[in-house]
Amino acid sequence: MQKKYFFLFFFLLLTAQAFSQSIIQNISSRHNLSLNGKWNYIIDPYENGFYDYRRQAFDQSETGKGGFYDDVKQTNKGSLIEYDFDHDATLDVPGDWNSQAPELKFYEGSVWYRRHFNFEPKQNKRYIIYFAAANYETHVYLNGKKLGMHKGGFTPFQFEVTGKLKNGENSIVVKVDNTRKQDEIPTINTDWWNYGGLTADVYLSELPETYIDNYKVQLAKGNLKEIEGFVQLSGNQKSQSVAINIPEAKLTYQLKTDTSGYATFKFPVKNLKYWSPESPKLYQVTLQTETDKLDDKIGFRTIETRGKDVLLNGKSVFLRGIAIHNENPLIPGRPRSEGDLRMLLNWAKELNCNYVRLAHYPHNEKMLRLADEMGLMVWAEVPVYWTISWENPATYQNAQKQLTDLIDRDKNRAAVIIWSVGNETPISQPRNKFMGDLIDKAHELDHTRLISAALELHRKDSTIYVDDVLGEKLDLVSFNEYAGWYWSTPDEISKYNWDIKYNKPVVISELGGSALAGFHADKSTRWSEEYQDNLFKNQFKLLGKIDGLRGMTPWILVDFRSPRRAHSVYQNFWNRKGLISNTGQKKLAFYTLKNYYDKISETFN
Ligand code: GCB
Repeated sequence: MQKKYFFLFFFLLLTAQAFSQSIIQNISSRHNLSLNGKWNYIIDPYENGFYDYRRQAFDQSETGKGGFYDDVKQTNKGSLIEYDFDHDATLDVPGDWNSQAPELKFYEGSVWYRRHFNFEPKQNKRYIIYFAAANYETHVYLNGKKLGMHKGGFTPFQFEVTGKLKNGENSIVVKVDNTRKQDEIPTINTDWWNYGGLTADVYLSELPETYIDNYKVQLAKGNLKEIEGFVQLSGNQKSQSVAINIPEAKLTYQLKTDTSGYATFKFPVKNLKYWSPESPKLYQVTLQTETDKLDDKIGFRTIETRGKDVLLNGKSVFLRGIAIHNENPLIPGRPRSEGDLRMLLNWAKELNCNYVRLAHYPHNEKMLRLADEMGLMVWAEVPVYWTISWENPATYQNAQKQLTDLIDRDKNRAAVIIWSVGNETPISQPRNKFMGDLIDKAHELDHTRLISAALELHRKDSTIYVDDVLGEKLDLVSFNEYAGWYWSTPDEISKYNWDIKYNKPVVISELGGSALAGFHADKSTRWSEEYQDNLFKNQFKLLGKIDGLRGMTPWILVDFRSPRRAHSVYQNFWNRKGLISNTGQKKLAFYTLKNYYDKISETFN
């Protein structure tokens, strides 16, 4: 280990207690006060509200005071206060900042958010403040005191605030910093917009003194006749009896938690209707302890591979997919409501998809719940993307934490069939170790789902080789294949042949090319709809040569914003590989893919 990383690692261990806690399962079923809405904000490129003029952090000083989080007002005419939240403009939460003010469109740095709320905390209750996502590094202060910080732009985090809330007006101040850094996850280089801010819901949640903190209720691996899982309580009354009820299936199971508040269970089931895209059955599941009760909607299905087949509930399926970024192109920005998410998934349904890749980072929990409800299988992933700092142990810990939080949050969603641990990571020894460890971790955290990663391929003459060593450990062979766009031409791609080393299902994670909607020309003209359409048609010929082909997620459902795409005629900071434009216009290739999927669904399933 390099010396600088060694010290960094120790520093991180020492400061670990300042970080957020593990997250509660199923926040939306709780008694929540929404802290969404208008928050006053200050743009702080020099971090003046965080550091003094000697660059010492105010919140590390003896008094802990001096930062913008004090949220003070001028009370006498001589006092010097160089900020004023009350007169600042507001940003909507949830929502990224880039899409809400012209001066923030390309901004990367710190923004302070402030909100007041009235509250009367009750005796015998516990309270947490829950952030569904904030990009990237977030420091949270309640009534002038620091609650802690969190890193990672897409997974939820929470702080317990029992005993810290005031009767009456409370002030919450949050600094969000979306500066890209080499050693973070993701790293500095990505092909998507670095939307900053409080991009998802914020809640103040009221809980019983001992509450159900976490649980899993799913079918056992490959077993359609057994439900298994665990329950974890948080609070002082750890040993309690717990009832799990699934009224519609006439199932009731009783268990008792141990002195750490934990219990596992397994019970047989009969006559369950299994979840599938054709019939996305969800059951109401109730968990009740002596002190707490909650409901969830849970689907039951198994997912496995056998040789080159992907088996859903024991039956071979073809994954008719499309990749999706967590962006509403019509804003354009991060989705702000369930309607935004529904629009994206409805488009996928129109394509006759039964599967989506939620690229390249965890999407909102609501998206997964919608996929459950609408019947779309999901590939969910963490932003281990391109050239990560493979040799930095803190970077690995960060990646593992984001993976753990993703799996923890979405483990009860039947829709999720695949956890992906990374995208197009360049082969090297340190990368193989990092990714190998992450794959092992994913298997350890959830042995009931498939583990994958979007790998790269290489070519010699007219053969395409897929032999990345990670293929040994993964359940699927997945790779990004850009024949006809980054190499070869659409008309030539069907001359290639495959050499795929692994006897596993091939589920292609990306393929595609760009077109500017409404730009028509002959099929050899780049950026035309005809070019993109011809590329798809020839791709289907090339893919038809793979005998283990069991699915794909072409890149991508909708054009998306990217700072890497600067061409002023065709791109204007949009990646144009969408089958639908940023204004919602369907390109020719949309219909070509739909036809292809229509045929597959007649012959395969
Ligand atoms: C890729 C990346 C994806 C990019 C895409 C492209 O391989 O995984 O994030 O957006 O290529 O358009 O180049």
